[in-house]
Amino acid sequence: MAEHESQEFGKADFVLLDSVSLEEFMANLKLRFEKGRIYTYIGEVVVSVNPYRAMNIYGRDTIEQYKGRELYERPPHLFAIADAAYKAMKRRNKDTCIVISGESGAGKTEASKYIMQYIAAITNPGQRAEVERVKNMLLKSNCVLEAFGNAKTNRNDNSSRFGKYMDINFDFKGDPIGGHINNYLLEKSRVIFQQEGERSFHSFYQMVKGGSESLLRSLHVSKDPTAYSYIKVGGQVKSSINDGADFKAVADAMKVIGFTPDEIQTVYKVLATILHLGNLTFGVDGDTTLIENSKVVAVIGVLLATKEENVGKALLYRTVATGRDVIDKQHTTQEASYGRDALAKAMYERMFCWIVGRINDVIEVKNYDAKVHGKNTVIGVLDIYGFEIFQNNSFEQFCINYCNEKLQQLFIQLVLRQEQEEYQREGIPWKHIDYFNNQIIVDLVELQHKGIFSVLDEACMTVGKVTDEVFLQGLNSKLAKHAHYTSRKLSPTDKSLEFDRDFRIRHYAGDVVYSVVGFIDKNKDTLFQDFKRLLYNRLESTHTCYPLSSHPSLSHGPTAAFYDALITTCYPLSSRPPPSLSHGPTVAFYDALITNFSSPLFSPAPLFLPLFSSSPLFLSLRSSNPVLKMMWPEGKLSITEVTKRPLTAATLFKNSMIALVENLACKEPYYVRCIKPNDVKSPLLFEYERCRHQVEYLGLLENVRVRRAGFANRQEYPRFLQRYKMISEFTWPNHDLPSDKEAVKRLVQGCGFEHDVAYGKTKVFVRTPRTLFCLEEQRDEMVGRIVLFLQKVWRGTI
Ligand code: AD9
Ligand code: MG
Repeated sequence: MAEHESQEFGKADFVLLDSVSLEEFMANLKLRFEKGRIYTYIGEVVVSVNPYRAMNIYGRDTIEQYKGRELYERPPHLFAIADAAYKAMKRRNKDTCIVISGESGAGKTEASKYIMQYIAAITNPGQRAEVERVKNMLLKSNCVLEAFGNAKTNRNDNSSRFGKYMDINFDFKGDPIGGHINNYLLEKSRVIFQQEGERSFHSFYQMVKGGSESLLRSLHVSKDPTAYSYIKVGGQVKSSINDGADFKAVADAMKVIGFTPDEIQTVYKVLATILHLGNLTFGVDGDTTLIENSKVVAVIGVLLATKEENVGKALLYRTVATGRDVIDKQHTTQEASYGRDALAKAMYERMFCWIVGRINDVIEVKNYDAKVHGKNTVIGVLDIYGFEIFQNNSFEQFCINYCNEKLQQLFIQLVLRQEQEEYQREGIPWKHIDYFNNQIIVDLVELQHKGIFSVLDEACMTVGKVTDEVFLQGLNSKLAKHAHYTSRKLSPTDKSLEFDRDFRIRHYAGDVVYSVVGFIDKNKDTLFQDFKRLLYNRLESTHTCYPLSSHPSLSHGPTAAFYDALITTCYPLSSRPPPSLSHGPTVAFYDALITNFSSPLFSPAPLFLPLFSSSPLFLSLRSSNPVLKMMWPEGKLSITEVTKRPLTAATLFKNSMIALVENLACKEPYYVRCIKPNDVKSPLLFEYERCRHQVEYLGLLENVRVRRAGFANRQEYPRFLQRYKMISEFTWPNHDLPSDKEAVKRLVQGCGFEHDVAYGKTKVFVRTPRTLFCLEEQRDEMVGRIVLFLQKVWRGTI
C-alpha cells in the first residue's frame, strides 16, 4: 500500500477514505493538492490535479523508484500506471491502453508525455540501436505535432486542437519497435479565425519569431506577426510560450525524425503561403473583381512553384463550360474571399495530415516477423482535446464535446457497469451503485436518423437553398422533447439562449450553447474534398475542361445515366442510388461530370460553388514542388478509391470515434482522470466548486463506491492457480482436490487471506490489492527458492 506516505498528505487512495462522501473526497483531494501531492488513486485509476508549476517528480531517480514495482508500493504516480500497463503487456501478453481524460487544460497532454518518457526510460536495457531510434522518434514526434496541432485558447495556452491516439508496439522482449499515430479532426477553422484572446497554431508564430533572417527573406515574411491578418484575429500574438526557441526545437525534431531539407522548406512555404493568403484583399473595378495587393500573388506563385497567373486565376475565376466554349467566370468578392479562406484551411489541414503520415512512415514497425518472435503487443496512449465551453461554440466544439461524451461512456462501461455486471454474473453478493449514464447524450448526437449528426447530414442533402437555419429547424422538430436538447425556439424565455440560431446541449460535463452558424458549411467540407479528389484525378489526365458536346463520352449529349449519376453524386448520402448506378458510377460518368462540372447544369446546386472558389487543385496541380504534390495525392488514386461515396465531416468524425472506442474497448484499459484546479493557471488555487463539479461529472465518487464495495482483482481459477500454486503445499506442484476452485480455496486459507476473498462461479475475487501484493511477494520468494533448489540439483550438489 502507499503506506510510505504519511497521513499528513491525506489518503493516497480514495478507497481508503473513512466514509465515502463528496465532502470527504473533496477534503482529501484539496489537502493532497495543497501538500503538492497531485496524484491520488482510486484503485488503479489515477486522479491527477494540474499543479500549474514545475514539479520535481519526473526525473531519472523517480523513474528508478517506480520501475518494475507494484502499483501500491510507491506513492501514486503516472509512472506507476504506466508501469502497470507495461507489466500487463509484458507478463500477460495483453494489449493495453492508457486513456487520459479531463477538460481542456486539465493536464492530459503533459501526462501523456510523461507516460511516454517513462516507457522510453525503462525499456531497451540492451541499448539496441534500432530500439533507441524508435524511442527517440516517438518522443520527438510530440514536439512536432504540438507545434502544428496545438494553439493558445482561452482555456489553455497549449491546447490540443486535434485528437491523438498513439500505439506503441513492443517486441517479445518488451522493447518498443515502432508505433502508429491516429489523428482526429484538426480544428482547421483556427487557421483563418480565432476568438478574442486566442492564437492560431503555434507553428505560424514560431516561424515568424524564430526563422532566420534569410529564411524569412526567402519567404517574404516579416518578423512581425501582427503584419498577418490570419494570425492576429484573436489579438494575441504573444503567449507564455517561447516561440523563437520552439522553432529551433521543432526544426531539430523534424530533422531527427527524417524530414528532408526540401520537406522542411516546403512546410515553411506552406505556412508562408497561408500568411500571405490572409493578407489578400479583393475589390471591384466596374464589373471586374480584382486582387488589391497583386504583389502578394506573385510571392505566392514563387512559394508554391507555380505561375503567378495560375494563382490569380484560381482565386478570381472558376472555369465554366457552356455549349462548345470554355469560359472563365469571375467570382464576386465574397466568393473570392470564401475561396481564399477555404484554400488556406485546406492547405494547413493537408500539411498536418501529411506530417502525421511522414512520422508514421518513420515509426512503423519494420522487419518484425510474428512467426518467429510471436505477436507484437501494444500500449495505446490516448490524448484527445478535452471538453470545452467558449463564449462562442461551433461545429468544432460540438465534435470535441461529443468525443468526450464517448470517452465518458467508455469509462462508464468499463469501470462502472461491467464491473457490477460481472459480480452479478458470478453470483457475488452485490448492492447496485447508481451513476449517471451519459448514453442518452451519446445517442442524442450519433443515433441513426434521429441524432444531431443525422439531422445535419440530412440538411446538407436538402435540395434548394441549404442554410444553417434549415438544420436548426430539423433539430427542433426531431428533438423537441429530448431532455438534453433545447433551443431558443423551444425555450424562448431562456436567457442563456441569446440568439435564434442557438441550441443548447446538456452535456455530462455541463451545459453548452452552440451556434448553428457554419455547421452546414463545415459539415459538407469533405464532400468538397472528395469532389476535388475526383476532379483532380480526371483533370490530371485531361488537363482541360471539355465543353459539354465535344467530349467523346458525350458526343450525343448527356445520357439518362449521366443525369442519374449527377443526382446521386449531388446527394451522395441518399440511401438508394438510381438503377443505372446500382453498380457504382462508371468511368464514363466521371468523364461526363468533369466535362460538365461547371456548366449551368450544376450552378443551381450550391454544393458546387465552393468547389471552384476553393481551387487548391489548380495550384497544386500545376505546382512543380514534389513535396507539395505529396500533400495533394489525389492524382495517384485509383478510380475505385475515387468513386467511394463521399462522407460528411460529421459522419467521418462519428465513424472515427466509434472505431476508436472499439479499439480501446478490446484492450486492457488504464485511466488517468485529470482535474483542472482553477481557471487562472495558478499553482496555489484550489477552486473548490470548480473541482467539485469535475469530480461529480467524471463520476469519481461512484468509481470509489464501486471500487470499495468491489474487488481489486479477479482471475479465473485455473489462472490464479497457475500463478500462485507454488506457495501452498496443497497445490504444488499439482493438487488432488476435486476442482481448481477447491484448490484455490485451500491455497487462500493456507495464506490467511480468507477474509479478503470471494469465490464466484468461475473466478476468484480479491478485494484489496494488498492481498495480491502479498501473494506476489510469496510467489517471488518461492520461485527464488525453487530456482535455487533446481540449480543445486543441476550441479549435483544435492
Ligand atoms: V486540452 O484539452 O489539449 O486544451 P490538456 O491537454 O488537458 O488540455 P495540458 O496537458 O496542455 O492540458 O496542460 C495545460 C498546462 O498545464 C500545461 O501547458 C502546463 O503548463 C500545465 N501542466 C499540466 N500538467 C502539468 C504537470 N504535471 N506539471 C506541471 C503541468 N505543469
Ligand atoms: Mg492537450
